[in-house]
Amino acid sequence: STPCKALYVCNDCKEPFDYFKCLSLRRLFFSIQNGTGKIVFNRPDVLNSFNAEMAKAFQSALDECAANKEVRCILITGEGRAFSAGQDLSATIAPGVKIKQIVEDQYNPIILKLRQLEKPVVCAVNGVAAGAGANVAFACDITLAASSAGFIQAFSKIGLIPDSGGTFFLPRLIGLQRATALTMLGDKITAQQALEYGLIYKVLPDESLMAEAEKTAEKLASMPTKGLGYTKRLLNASLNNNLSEQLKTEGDMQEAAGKTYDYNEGVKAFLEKRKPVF
Ligand code: T3D
Repeated sequence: STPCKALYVCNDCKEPFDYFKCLSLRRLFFSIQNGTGKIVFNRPDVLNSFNAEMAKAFQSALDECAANKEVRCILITGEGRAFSAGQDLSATIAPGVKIKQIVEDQYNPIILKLRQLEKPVVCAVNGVAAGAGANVAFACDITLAASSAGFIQAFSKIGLIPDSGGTFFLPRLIGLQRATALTMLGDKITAQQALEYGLIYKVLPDESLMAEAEKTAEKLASMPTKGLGYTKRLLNASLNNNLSEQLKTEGDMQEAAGKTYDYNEGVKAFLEKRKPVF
């Protein structure tokens, strides 16, 4: 395992990709252990709401996870009692702040990186997830939530529209009716309701969320990483493809999967009646 690193964008030294300077300004924790790149939002006093520094640090951590071969799965969670309350609203109404710029600089790259990262991303929603915080959780591959967690499309309450992929993922995950009701009414739903709607994969008791999430991430990290990456690429493509296009893409990706070390090892292990080592 690699020692824990802190990733941040420092207001003082303006060096966004330096992991080790100015540790007192940490916005986000990043560590790699047992094949899992763990990202923890760390602004608990403001419910891990995103300011520019935390958003940039999150982007840097996702880039590191994509590039680093040691990372075979990503786990995202929040420090303290919340997952994330979305945009830090104290940073947005100052004169001269351009909301479009915030969306384009902070959230659009985060959502694209989460979807384009060809490794599984597990999200452990440890508490409330609001606004962009909720939509980050829904853009992850396997989202687990503590039973006390809740989800709010908080945008309508302050006159905004759902960003961070909300208008893309919500109708696809839960249908137009529920997506419309949740985004317009801004009702808070429980983790159990989110599970019943199909927004998340599992609800876990608060005290076992992190252990289960880490176990799930470690299991994924020991599986055929290339094949899981191709699976994610196919699932992404299915959001826009028609059936013939999708079948064609499945053929192409199966050919690529069939050429991997993992496929060779998986079949050999099956025939030799032993556990494969991927
Ligand atoms: O630039 C743009 O605006 C475009 C981008 C938009 C993306 C978005 O995400 S827009 C949506 C922004 N988020 C929200 O509107 C949610 C705001 N927060 C809440 O509604 C509530 O805090 C929660 C429902 C999430 C939790 O409620 P509760 O009662 O458990 O906690 P609280 O007391 O409201 O919050 C605790 C502290 O966190 C409090 O600070 P204090 O009083 O202890 O000093 C509160 O002000 C702070 N906090 C919570 N959310 C935010 C926040 N501070 C800044 N920004 C926040 N989003």
